[in-house]
Amino acid sequence: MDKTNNGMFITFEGPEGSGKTTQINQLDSYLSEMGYSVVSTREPGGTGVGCSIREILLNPDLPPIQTRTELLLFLADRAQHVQEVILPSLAMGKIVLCDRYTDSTVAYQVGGRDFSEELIVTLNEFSSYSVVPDLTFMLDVDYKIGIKRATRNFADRFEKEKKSFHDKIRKKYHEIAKNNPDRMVVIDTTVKSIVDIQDIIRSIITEKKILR
Ligand code: T5A
Repeated sequence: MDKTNNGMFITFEGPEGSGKTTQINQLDSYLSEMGYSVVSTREPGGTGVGCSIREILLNPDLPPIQTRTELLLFLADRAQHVQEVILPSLAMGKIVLCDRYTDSTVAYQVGGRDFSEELIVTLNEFSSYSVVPDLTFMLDVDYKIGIKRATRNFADRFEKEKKSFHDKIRKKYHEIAKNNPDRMVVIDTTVKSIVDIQDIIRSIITEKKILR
């Protein structure tokens, strides 16, 4: 879809605890210091409505959620997010850094929950109003290290899932990256420092000459 704007849409994907939030925060500061107008956001929970949806989705103390209910909540969050935050920001020429987006729905709901890829691709297109990222960093991490990082203070509903669930998600992410080599860059964060990963991200952004 033509976003009819001059903005740049960069998403961060990957398994639990791969360092997406950390890297987005550092990149936001770096780009802002360079004079760019940056919006950092996330899914689920990039809007007021989305924060309420996020609370339902991640709360491990709620009664079990049907996988179809879960899927529809992620999609509802996205539709609100795209209209309220992503599209208006891109239309204003801003750089949007988004913590998870449509690739998460493929990795988690196809890879993890076994929905058909065809269904999720259609629903992703619908919920995102066909807005596709310009660039996606897939921050990969070994399960043991990632889950340890992610659950330092608290384990949410997804982080409490078994290793086999997370293994399927990681495998799906690699498949998505393989099928989208122009858009997606994979960085293994398992043994790299936060600073080294940020350096790689910055150099890829410079190399790709995507900033105007
Ligand atoms: N989901 C989401 C779906 O199932 N379908 C969907 O469509 C969507 C959109 C969201 C959950 O929803 C699922 C996926 C998720 O399970 P969330 O809390 O937003 O939940 O989940 P995450 O994005 O995975 O958040 P995390 O906080 O767990 O992971 P991050 O953001 O990747 O990691 P970060 O940056 O917070 O770092 C975690 C800790 O590790 C340290 C940090 O300092 C921090 O303490 N750290 C490192 N330590 C050592 N070396 C490094 N390189 C480090 N990088 C970070």
